[in-house]
Amino acid sequence: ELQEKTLVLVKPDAVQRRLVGNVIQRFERRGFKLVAMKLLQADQGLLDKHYQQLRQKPFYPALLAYMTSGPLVAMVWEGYNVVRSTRAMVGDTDSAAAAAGTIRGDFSMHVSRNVVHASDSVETARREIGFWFQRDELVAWESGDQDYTYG
Ligand code: YYY
Ligand code: MG
Repeated sequence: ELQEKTLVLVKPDAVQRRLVGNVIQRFERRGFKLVAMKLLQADQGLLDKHYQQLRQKPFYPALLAYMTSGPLVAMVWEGYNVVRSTRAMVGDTDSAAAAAGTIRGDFSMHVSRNVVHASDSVETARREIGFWFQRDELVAWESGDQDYTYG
């Protein structure tokens, strides 16, 4: 599916640490297509939806405080197997287990400040994109390098 999409959040720690450009560059250079992007301050209502599976976890209050502590960058990336590839590029949730060369393996020391979010399945991505973006904020465009990136 060439039009598979995933949600990536560049979290508030990454914005503060000026890592936004580096994160974007990795997905761009891989060949994925950026189809939506915005900087915003998330509120609790949005995060309660985004992290609905985690709301009962003991760490959830701290996660909420962190994710609302400053602006974050929300993006939608598109491409063949983008969900699986993006998760591989982000690395393990546990920063100490994240491989060198992954975003977390390169920039994060602790699970509570792990720089990025990426959707964990195509179905999760579809729901998450709906929480963060209006339908008309996604831009469909033809990439000129498709024959060179997909063969
Ligand atoms: O998808 P991913 O971000 O890798 O991990 P999840 O298990 O979905 O958890 C979401 C988010 O919650 C994680 O990125 C950091 C935070 N978190 C935490 O602060 N402490 C934990 N023990 C587990 C997760
Ligand atoms: Mg997750």
